[in-house]
Amino acid sequence: MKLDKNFLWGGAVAANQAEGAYLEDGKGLALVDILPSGVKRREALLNPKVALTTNYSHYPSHESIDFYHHYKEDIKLFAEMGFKVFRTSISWPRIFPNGDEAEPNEKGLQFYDALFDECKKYGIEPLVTLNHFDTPLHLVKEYGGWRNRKLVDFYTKYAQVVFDRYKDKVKYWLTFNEINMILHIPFFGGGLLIEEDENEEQVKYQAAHHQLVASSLATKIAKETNPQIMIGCMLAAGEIYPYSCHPNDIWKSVQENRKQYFFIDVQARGEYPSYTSKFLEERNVQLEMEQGDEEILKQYPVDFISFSYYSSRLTSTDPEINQNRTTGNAIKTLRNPHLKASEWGWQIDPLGLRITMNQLYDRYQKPLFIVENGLGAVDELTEDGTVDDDYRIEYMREHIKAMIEAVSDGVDLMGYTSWGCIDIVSAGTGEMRKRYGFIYVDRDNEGNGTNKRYKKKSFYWYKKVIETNGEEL
Ligand code: P53
Repeated sequence: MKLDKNFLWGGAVAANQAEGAYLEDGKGLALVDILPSGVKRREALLNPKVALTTNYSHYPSHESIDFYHHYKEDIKLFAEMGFKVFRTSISWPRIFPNGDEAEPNEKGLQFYDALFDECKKYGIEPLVTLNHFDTPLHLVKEYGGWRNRKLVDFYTKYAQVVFDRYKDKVKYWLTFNEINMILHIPFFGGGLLIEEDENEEQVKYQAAHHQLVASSLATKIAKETNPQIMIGCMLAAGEIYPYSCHPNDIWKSVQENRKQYFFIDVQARGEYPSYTSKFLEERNVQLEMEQGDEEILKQYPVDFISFSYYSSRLTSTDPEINQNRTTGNAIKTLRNPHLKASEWGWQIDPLGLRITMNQLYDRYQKPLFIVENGLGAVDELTEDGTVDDDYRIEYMREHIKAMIEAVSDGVDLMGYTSWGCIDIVSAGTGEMRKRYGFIYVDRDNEGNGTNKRYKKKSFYWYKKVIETNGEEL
């Protein structure tokens, strides 16, 4: 099986996990800028009100790996590996520091001009996420985040500005990173602070509706700005298996899978799926829609389906089995006795990628794009300045094999960008020591280090993979 010669190989990062320079050139605070690292981060994500009132000793997003000042050097390294595509995000509060200004911040726009030009210099196509866990903090504090319909206007204004500015530089865009994350970490995904006496599901699904409408409106603006632009949705994917062949388990897995596909059903097909009214009723949710919402959703579905894949998931109706839950991932699941796990407890399942791809393609019949996949691990810099990361090569080799199998099954796949192609701050834990990169960055959990970059063994391996279009793994 051969991949298409235009297959988009590359890597991915997000602004808040890479750039640093958190107040430079007029940038405002993003919600992620008030989050600490380690155990405290988990607490803060679960109870964001604590984060709003606590002074932590270290905020990893403030400096990250200082990509803001190292992007030239880093993109050069990506080019050396042969990247055809580089996924990053635009930091919304670099463009609108508070989110509700009348005019954008020119300095912020200039940074991305320079960044995209640098990519073009090497023939690397940028793939850009509009909102990756970094809604402006001001919009959270003053408006309540995405629960407020006004966010749709602020977001579409931001989208209009960046589409106008980069319409000839960026062809591929994603509207929201992991749109289903709003169910699991509502603060991260939607800037939501949920009161104890509120129906949490009501707040989350109403906010999700606002994002779905905003996503379609952004698609409309993009198409009107430049019809060549291609818009994708983005799902934190991973098929949810039934634990046993008991029909109760199978039915539960159908229902659990619907929780993730719900978002993509709307974005890919342009309407709420047929199970919606029952689904929302069971959660006691009443969606407030405005006139015209349904038309917008219908008229502007996405062009392609992008997703992250780290692991499959598992569900059971058996109370005893349900006690055996994994830790370490925002999306909690059960221990699968057939799978090994990473040092952070993420279960490793390459065949799960093939299964997930087939399910997504069967369901939507639109091109897929794997925009995140990889292994977060502890790396040791050797004396001669490299990392022997055979474990990472092994993980990626098996996943790329599974991906190619899925293509041979008939799945239409546009590309593959591995997550954290250069070491960056972890989203879930804020740690630096959870590394994904082909490039090691000398920086630790407390923010100490030279920020110097080193090529790992996987750097040369991935270069070869791209060179041979996936034939030599
Ligand atoms: P980290 C949880 C479960 C699945 C995907 O995650 C997730 C998360 C959040 O932790 O997020 C995506 O850095 C996300 C990236 C993130 C990456 O997975 O916690 O889009 O921002 O870095 C890996 O190991």
